[in-house]
Amino acid sequence: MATSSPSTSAQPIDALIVGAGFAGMYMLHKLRGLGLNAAVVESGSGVGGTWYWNRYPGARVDIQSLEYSFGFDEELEKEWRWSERYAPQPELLRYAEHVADRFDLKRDIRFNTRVTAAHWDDAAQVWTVQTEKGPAVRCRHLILATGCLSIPTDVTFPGIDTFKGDVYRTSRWPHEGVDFSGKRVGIIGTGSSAIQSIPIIAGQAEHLTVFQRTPNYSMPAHNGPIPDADFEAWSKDPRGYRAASRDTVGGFQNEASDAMATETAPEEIRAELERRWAWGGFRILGAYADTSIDPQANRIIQEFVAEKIREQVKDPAVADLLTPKDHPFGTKRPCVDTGYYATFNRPNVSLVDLRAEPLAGFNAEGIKTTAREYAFDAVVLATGFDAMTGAIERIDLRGRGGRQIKDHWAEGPRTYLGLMVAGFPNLFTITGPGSPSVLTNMINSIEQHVEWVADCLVALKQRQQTSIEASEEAEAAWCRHSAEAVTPSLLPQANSWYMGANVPGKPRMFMPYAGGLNKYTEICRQVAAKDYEGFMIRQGERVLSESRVFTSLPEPGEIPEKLAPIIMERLMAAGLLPAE
Ligand code: NA7
Repeated sequence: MATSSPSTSAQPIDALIVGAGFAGMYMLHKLRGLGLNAAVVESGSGVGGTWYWNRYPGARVDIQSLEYSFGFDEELEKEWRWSERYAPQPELLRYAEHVADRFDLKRDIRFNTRVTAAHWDDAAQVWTVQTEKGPAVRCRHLILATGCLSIPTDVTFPGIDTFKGDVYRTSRWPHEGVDFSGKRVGIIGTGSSAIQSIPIIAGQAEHLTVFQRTPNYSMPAHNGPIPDADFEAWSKDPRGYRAASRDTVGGFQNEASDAMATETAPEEIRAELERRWAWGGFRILGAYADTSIDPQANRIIQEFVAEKIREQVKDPAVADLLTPKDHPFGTKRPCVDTGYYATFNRPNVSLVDLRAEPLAGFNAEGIKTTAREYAFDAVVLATGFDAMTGAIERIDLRGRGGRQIKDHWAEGPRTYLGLMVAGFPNLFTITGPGSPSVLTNMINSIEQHVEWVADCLVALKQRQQTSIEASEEAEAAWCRHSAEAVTPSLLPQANSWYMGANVPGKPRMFMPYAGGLNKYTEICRQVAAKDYEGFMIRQGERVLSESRVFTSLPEPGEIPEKLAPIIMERLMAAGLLPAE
């Protein structure tokens, strides 16, 4: 890359971006277009982020491709046509490559380079960034586009090194692919990665054994080519379509309804849920407004999905094992599948319930549970990610006064707007914890963040300001507002990766912002319009403007009368409302 060899003594570049996924690529393109000197470092050998790493069979996006693609460039939008409603990983990677080539991005990306440390130099007002190889890079702004699901959990199983067969991890899949024909295969995990890959692996393997600890809810994708009518409707007004997507809670169009399940006649509910199930994907999530808050309403959907599982799985005992019972519907990220449940009707597929026979470890032949041993030629680990904070905390990141991000986040990630961290000047996170990120269509969230950060850097540069930093007060106010946004819902009740519950020892805290992308975008806009409310801006030693408050809270929406008592009770229990 043009800026690949600055030594620590060289002039700092305007911005160093970590990660060449969709976020890092757009950030680079955007900053370049604004005349800033920016570069990217990326640990992989190519662009694409999630779609570079997650090459497991069956990997595909769970938001419709017409919405899960960049909207920042009309020409790009016109020249790319997705082949399926939910594009498969190889096509998403081709898209990422296409974007990189089209905007000539690779010349400023240093591949095969992992960032190990980044230290803020308060006197010089720059970051010094160390990588595994090559000289350190000095930059005014450090932008972490490191992804929310990029670091696998470091789950290890006793004896795994003694296993004679092959071990694969879904999130680190070999680039040349794997042929399981004639093999006895085991897979650990039943999250989204497993649910997508199990039907494909089952189609190849002599036998597939699925080790399940916790079942998940999954809805059919009903994938296939994008119907011509849908494509034509979209291409008539892609701008309007995208604007409508962004103006939603989840950043995608999902026919969100205001109706209450508990106030709707059962036959009407059934018809509506059937219609949404037949449409596929996440559509069922938007059916009723009370299912995310009221346990009684949520149970209606739970029972509907349980019935759908029973319809698809012939053996009632297997269907029962595959039915979630420990968390309300939608409180873990629901999965979108192609033939997942029906795969358990195949004679070459078996399900092991790790609650009944816990996993004890591996031996040379395969996997041992407390009940028996299973022999395999290959085992797939689909065991998930150290989500949202994993990639950030793995960097030795030190802000003002040498404060480490790990210490700042010892009780869970604290940010202002999910964009900046108090005590870490000029450090931005794209779709970081505290922003809507994984609760939304990531591409829309990425575009919103990249554009906000770019506007901010331009504003600073124009005024020759050297640093921007979130105030502790604004950060605390944002954390409180984030807690108020999620507490009324059922979301904190699940042991989800949203809560950090899948990583032993990780603080339990709901990490993404649950107030909705539409509201969040407006908050960010207001913060910038109020001359970066909640931020301290400096020029060298001089503090130019100092705002310690965050006042840009969204207007409280009207709470349906029926849900008010539940919401009040939860807020009070969490100490977010004074008890009466
Ligand atoms: P997930 O959704 O975190 O799933 C990981 C799975 O692995 C889940 O079923 C876990 O069971 C299981 N797991 C993890 N550790 C173990 C051990 N030690 N023993 C047995 N089973 C284990 O990750 P995915 O990659 O599938 O999906 C992540 C996101 O990517 C997804 O939500 C989409 O947004 C895209 P558990 O539930 O912990 O009992």
